[in-house]
Amino acid sequence: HIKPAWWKEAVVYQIYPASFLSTNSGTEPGWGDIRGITSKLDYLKHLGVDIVWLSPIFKSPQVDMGYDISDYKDIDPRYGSLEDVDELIKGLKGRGMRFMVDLVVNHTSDQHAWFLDSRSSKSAAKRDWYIWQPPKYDAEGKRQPPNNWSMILGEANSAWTWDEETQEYYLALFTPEQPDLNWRNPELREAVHDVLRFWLDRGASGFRMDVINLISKVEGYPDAEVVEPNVPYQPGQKHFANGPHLHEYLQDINEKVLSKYDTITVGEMPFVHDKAEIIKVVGSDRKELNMIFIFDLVDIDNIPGSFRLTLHEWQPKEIRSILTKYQRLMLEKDGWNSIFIENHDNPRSVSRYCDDSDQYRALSAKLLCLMQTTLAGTLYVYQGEELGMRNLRPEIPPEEYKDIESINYWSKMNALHQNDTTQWKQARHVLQRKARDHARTPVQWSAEANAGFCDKDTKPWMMVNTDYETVNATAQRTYKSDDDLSVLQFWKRGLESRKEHKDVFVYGDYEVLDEEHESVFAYKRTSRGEGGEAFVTVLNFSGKEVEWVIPKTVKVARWVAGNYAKGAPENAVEGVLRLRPWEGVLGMCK
Ligand code: TEU
Repeated sequence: HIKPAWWKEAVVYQIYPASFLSTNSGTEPGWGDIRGITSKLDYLKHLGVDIVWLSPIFKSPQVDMGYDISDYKDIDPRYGSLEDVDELIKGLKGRGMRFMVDLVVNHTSDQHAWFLDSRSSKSAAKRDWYIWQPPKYDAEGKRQPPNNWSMILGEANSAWTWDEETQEYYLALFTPEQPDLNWRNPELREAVHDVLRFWLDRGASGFRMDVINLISKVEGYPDAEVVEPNVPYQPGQKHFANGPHLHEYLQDINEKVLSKYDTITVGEMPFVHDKAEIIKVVGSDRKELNMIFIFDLVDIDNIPGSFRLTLHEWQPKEIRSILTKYQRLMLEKDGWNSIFIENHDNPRSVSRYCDDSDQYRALSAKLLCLMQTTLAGTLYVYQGEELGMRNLRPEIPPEEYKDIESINYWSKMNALHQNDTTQWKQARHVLQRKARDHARTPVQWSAEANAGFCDKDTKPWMMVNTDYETVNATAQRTYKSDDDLSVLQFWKRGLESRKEHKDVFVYGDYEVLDEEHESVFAYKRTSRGEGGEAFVTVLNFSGKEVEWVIPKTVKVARWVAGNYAKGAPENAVEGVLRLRPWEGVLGMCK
């Protein structure tokens, strides 16, 4: 039996503040701001959103778009002020919605007062709040970092940065400007608890915890195995993902802070796929986190164990096996999961999993909506996903990429492959497919200049996708007919139906219906109560027409929704079901 909870039923909407909406006319370049968010609360409420999660809005030098925080208790002026946040929280509460804070406490900015103190001398009060190590020396007596771990957002470099002043290295897994905190230090842990309390007391209802599974590093900092022979530094995740003290630190947060409030927590948890380890974090009796972001689906096109900016062929079947693994795990072991396929670190889902051509973009977006709104877990929608926004097009020159990861990758590829145009082409191709920038373009509100993101005379901080005249929220608000719903309207209906039938879609059992089909992902959801309902979702993850045999055990009463015009197909309810390219249907069972 699954215990019901508000945070299980909630729909969370992720906002990337820089690109949401700018009210700040006249300041160059155009940045989204907190007031812009507050002005769109009715739009979000109407869509069916319960919780708004903002990517970091705190004071930051913005090396990694705010994931490098220099003051946890103040707002970056580009986004507004603490008073603006209070207004936003008021606006949310007034509409029965909640506020989720992005808590980035694996690392801080190198400009945070804690780090400025830490690096000031070996005997500084906060020296031990970060991870300092003496150098190593190679056979020629040359100074070397303590081990071969590579930096995550700058793959060619070491994860260790040399500090001239105090003659030691500090660990900075993402960029040198994001030094990792030393969670072994109890004072540091208390300082983090204090940050959580600050935001809870100000009206936040919970946290998305950035790379929270990286906070405990293996002692001794051993070398990572070599997976990329061409580069000097290697992915070291084995030694810092779900390290030795993770569970202890999470339980401590729960006991000292979270248990005193009514909260929702979701931990970002890259690199980990082991079921037992996952349940240790999200099992209902563990007192750690409510749920996590598991990366299997967004890592589907990476070379396993290698860097994120790699390409790997994958099959539609893998979508089925990945989702089935976790649907079952959570229901069998009384854990809880999140459902998400987009965020600010990934390309757009229609471009990655389906077909983003003009012909199939909207169908693809609706197919993915049908999938997500009928799976168990707390649902996360990323800004623009509800509009079916797609990757930047046509292919853009690398100079347009603004993300530090893309910039570092491009310069690494140039340095590695001087004058080799085939390699450059390949690198551009990788960025076109996978750069984080694709999710970070301004939200397309209308067909007006700058897509209505900022006023027409202001240049947005990042280019607007070229398709905004056809793909935008205003165009999608115009209702034509039930057989011709826009992506936005389809999402609204999907979220409504998920809530109306929450015993099935949120809490119900999950049964995968066919583990063999090349491209069809089909499953049955059944509510657990007596006289409960059941639904079957059938999704064609291919651009081909396919046939799927409805299992004899599945008694479809009627098809109630679908992503093609004429919503529900006039199709057989038994025998062979014919699905068009990227077609998805939802059936109600007898
Ligand atoms: O991301 C952490 C993370 O592991 C990835 O999603 C990361 O972007 C990818 O592996 C890079 O190849 C979080 C934030 O979501 C991301 O925006 C930050 O850059 C990162 O942490 C550091 O705070």
